[in-house]
Amino acid sequence: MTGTSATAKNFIGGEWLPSASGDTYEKRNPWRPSIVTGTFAASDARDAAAAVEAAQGAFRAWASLPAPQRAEFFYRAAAALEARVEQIAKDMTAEMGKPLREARMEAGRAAAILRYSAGEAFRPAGEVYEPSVANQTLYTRRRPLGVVGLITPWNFPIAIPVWKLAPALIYGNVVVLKLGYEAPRTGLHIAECFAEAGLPPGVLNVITGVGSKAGAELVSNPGVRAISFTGSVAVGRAVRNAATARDCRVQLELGGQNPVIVMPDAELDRAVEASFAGAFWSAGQKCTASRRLIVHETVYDSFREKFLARVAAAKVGDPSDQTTEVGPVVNEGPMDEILAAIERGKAEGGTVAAGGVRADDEGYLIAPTVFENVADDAFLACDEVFGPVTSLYRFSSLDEALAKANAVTFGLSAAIFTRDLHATQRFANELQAGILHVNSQTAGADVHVPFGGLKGSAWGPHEQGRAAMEFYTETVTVYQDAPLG
Ligand code: UN1
Repeated sequence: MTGTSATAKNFIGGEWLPSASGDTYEKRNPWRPSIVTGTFAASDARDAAAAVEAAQGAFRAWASLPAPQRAEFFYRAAAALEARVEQIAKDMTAEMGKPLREARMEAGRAAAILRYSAGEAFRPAGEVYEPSVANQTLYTRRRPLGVVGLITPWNFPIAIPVWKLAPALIYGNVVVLKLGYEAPRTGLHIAECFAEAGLPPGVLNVITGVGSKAGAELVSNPGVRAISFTGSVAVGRAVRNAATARDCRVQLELGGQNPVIVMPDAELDRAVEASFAGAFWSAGQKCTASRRLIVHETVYDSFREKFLARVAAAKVGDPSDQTTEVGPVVNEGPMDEILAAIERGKAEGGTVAAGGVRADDEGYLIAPTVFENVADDAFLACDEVFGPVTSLYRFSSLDEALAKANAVTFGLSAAIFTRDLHATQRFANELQAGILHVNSQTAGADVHVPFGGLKGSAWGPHEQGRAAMEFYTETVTVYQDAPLG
C-alpha cells in the first residue's frame, strides 16, 4: 500500500481505523504541489484517547514478557523495514521533499536503530550493591513506565519516531506515536512493519493529524506517563509546561543554531564539504544543521571562495533525482517564513553572497543561501531559520570563536575544523552544545550513542544509545532480605 489512493488510517489496538470524526487531510508533494501524495486520518483528541486506552490494555502483558522475547519482534520488524527501504525512501521524498539519497540513508538508519535497541534486551537493567546487613540482596531495577506518548516531527519522519519508540518498547513500555503532520506516510511504514512482525495489539499505536488536537490529548491524558517531543521551541515549551503541571515525565528535543569553527590550520576542502552538507542537505531542515560558519580571518577569503564555488556547483532541484543534493522545503508556509527571514537578514544589514531567492516556480525550492556581514545581534545570528540558509562570520582568536559560538540560547551541535589538539580540547571543554564534532559536520547521529542538546535546545535526559534508558524507565531499589528460617 503506497497511500496514493485509499485513505491511510490510524493504527490503534492492532487495527487500522479511520479518525473518530471521519475527517481526513491531503498531503501534497512539495516539489510538485499539484500532486497529492496521500490522504490521512485527521485525528483529534478522541483518536488519541482511544490509542491511549488500547495501549493501557496491552501494558501488563508486554511488560511481563521477557525482554529477549520483546526483541524478537524488533528483529522481524527490522527485516520488514529493510525489505521496504526503497519504498520508504520514495514516500519520504514525495511527501516531504528530502532528497532520495538522504531518504535512503534515513530509512536504513531506522532499521539499524531497531537492531541496536533489540540488543538492549540483553544488557543490564539494574545494579547490585553490597548489603549493609547479613542475608540481604540489595539491588536496583529499572522498570517501564507504562504508556508513553511520542510526538514526532516531519523532518526525520522515520528515524526520529523509531529512535523514540524502540527504547520505549524494548524496556517494556507501550506507545502512542503521533506522526509529523507533513510526513505521515513514511511513519505509517513503522506500524505496518511491526504489524507484519506480529506485535501484540495495542503495544504500538500510531496516529496522524495535527499536534494541537491529537498531540495535545497525549500531553493532557492522565493515562500517559511520559511524553517525548521533538519539534519547535514554542510548542516544546508549552508541552513541557502542560506535562509537568500534571507530573508527567517529559523530554524535549528542540532547535539549534549550530556553529562550525574553521581554524587557520583546518583542512579547508574538508571543512567546505562538511559545511555545505551541514548547511544544505535536507534543505537545512535539521535541528543539527550548520547555521553559522565562523572562520579564522587568515583563511576567511579562501574558505569563502571555495564554499561559494561548492554552493554554485550544488545539484539543486528535483528530490527524486538521486543526484540531487538540495531539494525543496516541506511546504509553502515554511517556505514563506524562510524567505521572510532572508528579507529580515538583509534589512538588518546582512549581505547575500549566494541564493536568497525561490528557485522554482512550482516547487517550494529555495536556492542555497549564504549570508555575510551579519551582525552578532541580528536575527540570523541568534535564531533558528529552518531552511537552506547559513552565514559566514570572521574571528581572530580562539577565545573569540568560542565566545561567538556560545553566544546563542541554543546548544545542540557544533563542529571545529583543526589539527590543533589544544584548540580541540578547548572546544570539547567549553563549547556549549550536546553534540560536538571535530573535523566532521554538525548533523548526523550514530544509533548507539547519546543524542541531545544543552541550554535551550533540550529538556530532560538525552535520547538514543543507553542514555534512552534514563527517560523510558524508572528505578526502584530493592532491599531483599532472606527468610530467617
Ligand atoms: C541528525 O542530525 O541526523 O530534528 C539528527 C532534528 C534532530 C535530529 C537530527 N532532532 O533535526
